[in-house]
Amino acid sequence: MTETTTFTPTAGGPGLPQVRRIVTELPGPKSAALMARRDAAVANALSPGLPAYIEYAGGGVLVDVDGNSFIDMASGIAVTTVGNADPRVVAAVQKQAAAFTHTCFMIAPYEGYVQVCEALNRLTPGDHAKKSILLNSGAEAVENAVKIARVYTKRQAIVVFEHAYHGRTNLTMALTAKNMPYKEGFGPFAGEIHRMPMSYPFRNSESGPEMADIATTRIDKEIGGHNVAAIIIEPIMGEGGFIVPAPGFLKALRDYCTANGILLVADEIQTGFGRTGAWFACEHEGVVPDLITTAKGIADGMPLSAVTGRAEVMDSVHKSGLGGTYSGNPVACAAALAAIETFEKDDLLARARHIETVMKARLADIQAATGGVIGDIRGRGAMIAIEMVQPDSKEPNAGIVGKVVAHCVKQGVFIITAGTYGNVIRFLPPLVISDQLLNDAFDVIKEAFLASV
Ligand code: PLZ
Repeated sequence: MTETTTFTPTAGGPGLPQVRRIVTELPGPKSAALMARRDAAVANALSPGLPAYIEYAGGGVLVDVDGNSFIDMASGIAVTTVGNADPRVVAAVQKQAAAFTHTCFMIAPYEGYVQVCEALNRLTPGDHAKKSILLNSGAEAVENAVKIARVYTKRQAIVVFEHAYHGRTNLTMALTAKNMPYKEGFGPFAGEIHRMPMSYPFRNSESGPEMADIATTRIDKEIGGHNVAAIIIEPIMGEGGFIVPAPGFLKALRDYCTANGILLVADEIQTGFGRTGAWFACEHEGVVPDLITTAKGIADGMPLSAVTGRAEVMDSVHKSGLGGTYSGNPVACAAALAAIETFEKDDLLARARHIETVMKARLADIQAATGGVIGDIRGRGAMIAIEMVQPDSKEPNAGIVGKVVAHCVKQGVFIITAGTYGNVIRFLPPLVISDQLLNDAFDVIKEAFLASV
């Protein structure tokens, strides 16, 4: 329900009115002024999707500077999983910021860093001895996983997959599959990266083990398994379009790694921290990686990432071989500890599974009503996507994605896209969104589809 009265919030967090409310043209006058300033001051390479500048956020809404309240179906790309400006996180951040904001853990350490590592070692899959390091961004975590894997195995080759996304730094661009917009013109890229076919049940018919066999046979023939340091995979491809590999694919890769002395690295930067209804997505397949990279949902938006893995692997790197000025910033660590506490106290894993049920049912209804343009509904927990096709074919249909997104934004529902072919809409609500708001969002999404097909 779109309401028309204006309101003036004074803070973000769950206390914000949980309503969808568009009170101006979009962009509103204040956002339009900011957009003009952005054009003059910010590099064009950054082009925000939402035509609204945010002033407050919390629960399931984003409120802009003109008082428009959007339903948040993106969580800042799977980051504010426990809800924007969660009160426990805010209190922990305030307390830590008032105590000290930075000392650099490498030179003057503090407890928060150790506590986050302890929590990660406890929460990540596998009951083997584990250790962690903290970094700032997802890409930095993936880069560090590669460094550690190369030192431990004394090998250089790294295997990644079609549709993979691992970051925008030089090494992680090389690991990322999609050229536009991530790689175009930015080469040369790092070497010793090898890309293998991905199990994509909507687009290939092989079973999980069959597809893994195709990939590992190619690794044997083209690289030699004994030369491979690590196989890096997102248990569910994120930017690639929420591709859930066929059952048994990850398990077969795990077995191949074990047999060949290769480290399996699960990039759980998008899938991690409860997003899929388990702490980590590889748990759905019973797969235990050797190293796991995390970021995004770990600290409710404060910049923090990590590599967690087998203690003997992590400890193979020489003293002072890993680090960084800001890595494991104390304020970000405090936010992470509060976010983890919120997860555990509020049983947000169960909430993610509930959101999956609601979203999949609503999407199945829209699929049935829209004449074959929604080819696939997939994902786990509060990480669900739909892949759009030309009616009753598998031909990608990116055109309808643009129309649906524009319609939704106009009506106050913020959704984002993904996919190698740009034909995927993904739904990543914060786990604290109310059922009422979630259903309101899907009422609008349905209208958007009916108006666009
Ligand atoms: N690995 C699996 O999803 C980040 C990218 C947004 P950073 N995904 C969002 C964009 O267009 O830049 C991501 C991911 C996976 C690594 C990363 C990289 O994480 O924190 O963005 O560096």
